[in-house]
Amino acid sequence: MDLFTKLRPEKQSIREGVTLLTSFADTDILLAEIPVLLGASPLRRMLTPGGRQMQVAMSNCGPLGWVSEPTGYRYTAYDPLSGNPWPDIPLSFRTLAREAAEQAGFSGFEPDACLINEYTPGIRLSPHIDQDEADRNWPIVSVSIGIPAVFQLYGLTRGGRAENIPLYDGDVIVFGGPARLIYHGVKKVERARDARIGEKRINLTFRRAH
Ligand code: MD3
Ligand code: FE
Repeated sequence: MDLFTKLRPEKQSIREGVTLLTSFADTDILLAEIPVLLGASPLRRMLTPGGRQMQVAMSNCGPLGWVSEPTGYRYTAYDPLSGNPWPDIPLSFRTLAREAAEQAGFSGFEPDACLINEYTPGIRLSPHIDQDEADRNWPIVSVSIGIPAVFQLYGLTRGGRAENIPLYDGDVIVFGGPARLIYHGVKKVERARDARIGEKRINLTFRRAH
């Protein structure tokens, strides 16, 4: 063991279908793409079907993007804000998503949707399930960038106590198989600063929507 040996293992099985890949992503490379993507399709706080504004600011890249509107949740080919197609998923994003899925046992993952979530301190994401995707046999790959957050894992129902998983810059977590439809959320983000992006956390989720 030398001074530079990582204290956290590279790959951890959290439970069946949930694989945590710590420090898996080179987030400098990912961050270089973010201003380009958000220049085309800016972050926005979407309206929920209940008519409230979401705390988390969101955008998308890829052939399909997830949107929340008073009429419901859906995947669209066009950004409702700009009227243009969502920007392409950068090659570095697609490669990362495919390699992470491969590590977790899902070979050949080619996402058609990448949701970009932005958190600032004080913001949380309440427990929910992701069920707007047509083919739930593909996993969801999540990449954390910037300040830390505590991810909360429940079960197939909303009740019960959460398992708390702290996520740091570069951590990737893959949800598939029996974990694909579990309830999950993000605890209120604590104040912290990232040298590159300031008091922010960006989460990318790669999905096969259609
Ligand atoms: C577990 N985002 O965008 S990513 C979401 O950190 C979302 O921004 C959180 O939940 C975030 O829908 C958590 C991890 C994640 C994403 C999808 C899942 C976990 C999941 C789908 C099924 C089970
Ligand atoms: Fe989710």
